[in-house]
Amino acid sequence: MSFVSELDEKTAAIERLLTTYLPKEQGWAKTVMEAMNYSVMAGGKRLRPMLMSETYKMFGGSQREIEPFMAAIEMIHTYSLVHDDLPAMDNDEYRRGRKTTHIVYGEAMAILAGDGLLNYAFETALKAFEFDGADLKRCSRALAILAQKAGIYGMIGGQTADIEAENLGADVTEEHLLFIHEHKTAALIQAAMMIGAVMGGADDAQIDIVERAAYDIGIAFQIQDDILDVTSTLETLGKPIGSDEKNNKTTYVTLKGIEAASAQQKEMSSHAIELIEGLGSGGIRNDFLSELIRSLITRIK
Ligand code: GRG
Repeated sequence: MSFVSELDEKTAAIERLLTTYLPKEQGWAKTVMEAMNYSVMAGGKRLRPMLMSETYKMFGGSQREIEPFMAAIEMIHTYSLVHDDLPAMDNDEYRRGRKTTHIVYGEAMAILAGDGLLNYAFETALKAFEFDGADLKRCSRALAILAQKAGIYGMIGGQTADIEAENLGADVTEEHLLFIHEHKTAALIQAAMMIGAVMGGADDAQIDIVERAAYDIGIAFQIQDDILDVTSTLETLGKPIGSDEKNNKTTYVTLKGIEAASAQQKEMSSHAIELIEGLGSGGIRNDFLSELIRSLITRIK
C-alpha cells in the first residue's frame, strides 16, 4: 500500500476511535458537550495520536491500552486550539476549514469547551488503567508525561511566553523563540511520542532518544507552520494566512527569512529521522513512522 493510502486509512481509524471516546451530548450541560465534539470532530491531521500509536508499535506495542492516551492527546491539542482562537488570544474566525468554536457557540461556551476537553482528556487517559493486564507503572508514567508536557512546564508555559513576546519585534532573540517553540509546539509532540514509547515498553535511554527526536520534529513542525502562514492560502490551510503578522509575532521566517527557515526545518526533520532509525540496532523499526516524519517536511497544511 502507498504511504498516502496508509496515512488516509490510519487517519480514518483515529477519527473512529475519537468518536468512541467523546462525551454523549445529553442533559442540562449538553451545549458544552456539543461544543467539545464540534471542535474535536472538525477534522485536523490527527498527527499527535498517530505519532503516539506509531511509536508504540515501533517498540512492539500491540494492545488497545494506547487508545485512551491517543484520544486524550487529541482532546488536549484541540482545547489548546479552541482557546488560542479566542478573542483574548489570536482572535481567529476559521480553523480546520470551519468557523471557530467561539464563533459558533459564543465565547463563554468556547472557554468551557476548552476547559471541558482538558479535563475530559484526563478522565479519558485514566481509562487505560482499567484494561485487563494493564501495566499500571507504565500507565502512571504516561499520565505524568501528558500532564507535565501540557502544563506550565510545557505547552501552557510556551503559550505564555508567546503572548508576552508579541510586539517585542527585534527584541525577540532566537533563544527566546526556541523556548516558545519548544514549549508551545514541541512539548505535545514529545508527549505523544514519549507516551507511545513508555506504553510500548521502551527503556529510559530509548525514551530519552524519542524525547530528543520529538523535540526536532516539534521545532521543524512549527517552522513549517510559520512558513505556511506566509506562503499558503486560506483554502489550503483551512484558516487565514498572515495570522503571525496580524499578531505582530516574531517567527523563524521574520527572524531568518524563508530560505534559512526552510533549510533549518529540513535539517531538524532529517536529524529526527536519524535518531529514530538509530534505535533500529535493537530491532526497533517502523518505516511508516520514518515516512510520516519525512512527510512533515513538505506538508502543505
Ligand atoms: C491556549 C494553552 C494554550 C495553548 C495554545 C496550540 C497552541 C498553544 C496555539 C495554536 C497556534 C499554534 C501555531 C500552535 C503551534 C502548534 C501548532 C502548529 C498547532 C496546529 O497543529 P496542527 O497543524 O493542527 O497539527 P490540526 O488542525 O491538523 O490538528
